[in-house]
Amino acid sequence: MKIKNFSAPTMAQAMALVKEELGDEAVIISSTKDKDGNFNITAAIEEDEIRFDLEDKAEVVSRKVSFNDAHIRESLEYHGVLDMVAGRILANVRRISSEQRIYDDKALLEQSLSGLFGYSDVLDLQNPFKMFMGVPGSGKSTAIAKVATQAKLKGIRSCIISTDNVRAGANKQLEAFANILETDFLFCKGERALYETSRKAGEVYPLVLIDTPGINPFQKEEVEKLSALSEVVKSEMILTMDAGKNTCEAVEIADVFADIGVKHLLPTRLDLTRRIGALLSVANCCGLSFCAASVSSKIAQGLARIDNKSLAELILA
Ligand SMILES: Nc1nc2c(ncn2[C@@H]2O[C@H](COP(=O)(O)OP(=O)(O)OP(=O)(O)O)[C@@H](O)[C@H]2O)c(=O)[nH]1
Ligand SMILES: [Mg+2]
Repeated sequence: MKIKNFSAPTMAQAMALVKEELGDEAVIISSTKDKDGNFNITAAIEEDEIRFDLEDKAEVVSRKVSFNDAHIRESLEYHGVLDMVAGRILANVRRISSEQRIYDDKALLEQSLSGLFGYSDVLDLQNPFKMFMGVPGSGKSTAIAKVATQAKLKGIRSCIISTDNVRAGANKQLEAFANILETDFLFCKGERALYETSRKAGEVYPLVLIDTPGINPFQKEEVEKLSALSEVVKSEMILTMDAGKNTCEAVEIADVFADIGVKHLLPTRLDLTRRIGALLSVANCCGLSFCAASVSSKIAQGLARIDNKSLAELILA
């Protein structure tokens, strides 16, 4: 990089000197007026490097100084990613592009998401208990039916426990799914019953899926009730969330669930959504790992896997 100072009685004259000597590509680093009234400009330009072709003719090639992140930045804006999260992703993009000289958008973004997003497997059986939570209609019961289906296909025995005594008909629907899958369905009301039922189920089944009533996270009593229920079983808590939510709204909701111990995020209705900014913001700001995603209302369609590659593809799609 070549850096030079220019001085002239007017700003226009000083700029003309910069242009004359360094050309249109010059970047103004600073401009000040000194005590004699002269305008001082410090300008810089990237120097070209000279390569020789096979016939030894000099060829001037502009050096690629830094990656142009405009496409990735615009894509993050389109998805409505929170500024703070987009800033973290773009900082990684710039660092990785200069350190590793990767200039392909998708490959670069994929690498840049590492460390900012975590992933887990909803069928990881280290902890057999999986408790599904979320606002009403967020897709808890559908996700449970899908997990039970995937488990059955893998030969994993599971049972479903419903604690949803709020919505009329909720249990009938889940029970019908369980019957089709030939999976045991148990219902329990209250913490004591959940404690007993889950303890017994944990002795028999490697996978115990617990459904909970949809709650309003902004109603303290509802959150406290759910929190009391969650303390009864040492389960992995999974938040189901409609992918099409407003970003700020989604982060505020997820924050409440994270406070009571939720660590995993299972986005739903990805098939009805074009923007995933809310999901990226929730996962990064609330420290939730993506454990799977629901991309259809059809149980047989199962759950999709989410990783850095699929997120990068969704962002740049
Ligand atoms: N298109 C689409 N629809 C979905 C998806 N997941 C769930 N649904 C639909 O969303 C609606 C609500 O799903 P449920 O699984 O009943 O949601 P819930 O959280 O159990 O609801 P409550 O128990 O009432 O709180 C149903 O009509 C589902 O078919 C999805 O990934 N894509
Ligand atoms: Mg339900």
